[in-house]
Amino acid sequence: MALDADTREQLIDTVRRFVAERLRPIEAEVAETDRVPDDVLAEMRSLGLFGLTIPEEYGGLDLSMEDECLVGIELGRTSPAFRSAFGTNVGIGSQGLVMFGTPEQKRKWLPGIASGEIVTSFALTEPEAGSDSAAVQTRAIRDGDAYVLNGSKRYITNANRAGLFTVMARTNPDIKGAGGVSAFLVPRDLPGLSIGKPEKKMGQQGAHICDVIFDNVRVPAENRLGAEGEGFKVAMQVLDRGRLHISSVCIGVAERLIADSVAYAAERKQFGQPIASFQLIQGMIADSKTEAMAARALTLESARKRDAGQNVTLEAAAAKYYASEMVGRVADRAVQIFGGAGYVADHGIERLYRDVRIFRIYEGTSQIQQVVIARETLKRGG
Ligand code: COS
Repeated sequence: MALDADTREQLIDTVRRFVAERLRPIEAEVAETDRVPDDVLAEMRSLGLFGLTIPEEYGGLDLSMEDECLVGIELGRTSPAFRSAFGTNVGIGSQGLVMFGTPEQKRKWLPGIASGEIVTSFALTEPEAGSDSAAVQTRAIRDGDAYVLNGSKRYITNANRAGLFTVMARTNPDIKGAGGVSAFLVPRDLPGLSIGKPEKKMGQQGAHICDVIFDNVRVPAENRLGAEGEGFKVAMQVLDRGRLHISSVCIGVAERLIADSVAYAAERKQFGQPIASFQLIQGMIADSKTEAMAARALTLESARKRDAGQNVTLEAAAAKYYASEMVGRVADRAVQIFGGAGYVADHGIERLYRDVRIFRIYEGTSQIQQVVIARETLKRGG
């Protein structure tokens, strides 16, 4: 649902202040300790951040895609690890249920997801099924009134805190590709489900990814999401939405880095004048600003198309491709403008440089986005 202009302004202002006053001051501490403090998570819950996209009847704010992206841009102005704490509830962990769940499934899970009491995770990737996500090997074999899950998932965001997983598993081993895959809602406490240790990562400390292992996990048949064999399409439609969300976060980080670079360039003096007066520095600022503006326009336009009910597979892939590559370039220029100060930890620039690297990889690599964009363009005839 689209918010009216006043409510939208209020929400964005609240998030902007929360980011500036509460999150930015503890960015370095969270990176150091690899942990978002419990009181901050509690504040996120009370602000409604876990339920941004959950329908109102289940306790969420039911944001439109455009409003979600506007909030995502604000959240991008600090370490992306904070957004990750509730990002799966807003996006890939909940949207399969929102789009394809039965009324009973929604009543059972969505209120807890909206309040943040239940953290959700999206379990698609496997050791042998990354970009080729239709190759999932985790099996879900029907046995009476349940499916028995065996296999393992890899790099699953928030798995260590999750209470509910959306799991893509193969229900028909005779069908090798997408058509043999179904989606399931799998509660964390089912016997046989275990979680690996959080991986050590290049960036985004405070956000965790782990393996999820299924050893004869009996999942009630009523927990299947959508029809048998439709699980891959559930995953792809969830990702169409998720890719726009990630694009918005990339824009927020880029805008933050540009603001930081401009402030530093105005204050830092070399050759007797602020480095902002040098045209080679100005050239970098101009490139970063232009690209961030282009990503903003592309992402918000794509979000509006989705809100109008259009298929945005191409647009979401294009936005994610452009915005994630763009923020990589912007972060690189920010390090360059800060010079030595950008390379040491004090200003947080090198931290954001590392944090943004994953945007070109997760929810589909840049190369997968290119494949999707090209296929859709060929299909549409231009
Ligand atoms: N929405 C709805 N349906 C979709 C879809 C979408 N966005 N994309 C594909 N489908 C459907 C196709 O229409 C096809 O259905 P039919 O068999 O009925 O025609 C089915 O799903 C299989 O699609 P396709 O043939 O395109 O599958 P491929 O195996 O060729 O792979 C890519 C498609 C590569 C695009 C897909 O595997 C992908 O996006 N990979 C990256 C996965 C990813 O983002 N991983 C990150 C993990 S989550 S953090």
